[in-house]
Amino acid sequence: MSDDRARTGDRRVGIVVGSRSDIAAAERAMAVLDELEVDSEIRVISAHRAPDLLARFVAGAGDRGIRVFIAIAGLAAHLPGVVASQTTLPVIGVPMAGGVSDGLDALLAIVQMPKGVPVATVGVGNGENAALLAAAILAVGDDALGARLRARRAVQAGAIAADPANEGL
Ligand code: RP5
Repeated sequence: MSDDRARTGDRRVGIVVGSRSDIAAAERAMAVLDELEVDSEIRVISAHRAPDLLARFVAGAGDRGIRVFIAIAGLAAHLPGVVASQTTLPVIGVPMAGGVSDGLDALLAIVQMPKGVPVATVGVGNGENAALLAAAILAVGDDALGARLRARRAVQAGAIAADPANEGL
C-alpha cells in the first residue's frame, strides 16, 4: 500500500470470510490485488454468529474507500448474500470446499441468489479470480489499473506460448 493510501485508509476491496478456516482463499485474493496495486482488507465475520458486526463492517466500508466486496464462505454460504443485502456495491462470492458435496453446496447457495439482490460468483476456492473480477470492476473507472490487468494477461499468454510443447507456433 502506498503511504498516501495508508494515511487515508483507502482500501478499495473489502474481503470478508465467514470463518478463519476460509482465510487462505482471502489471502490468495489479497496477493493478486497487491500485485495489481489495489489495496484491500481482510475481515473474519460470520454472517450468522456475528450479524451485528457484519452490518457495521458493511455500513462503514464506503468510508474506508471500499468499492467492491469479496465474500468467501462454505456450507450454507449465506455470507455473500447477506453482505449484498446491505449494500448496492458489487459483491463477489467465493464458495469454499467442504460440506456434504465438497463445495457444490456452497456454489449453488451463492450462485442461486433470488432475484433483486445479485451476487457475482466465481469457482470453488477461486480467490484469485474473485480478485481479478474485483480489479476489472474497479478498472472501469481507472485506466492505469486496466493497463495493469492487460499486462498481467499478456504475461500469462506469454508463459503459455513459451511452453516447450508450443515450440514453432
Ligand atoms: C461457514 O461455515 C464458513 O464460511 C466456513 O466455510 C464454514 C465452516 O466454518 P467453521 O465451522 O470453520 O467456523 O460459515
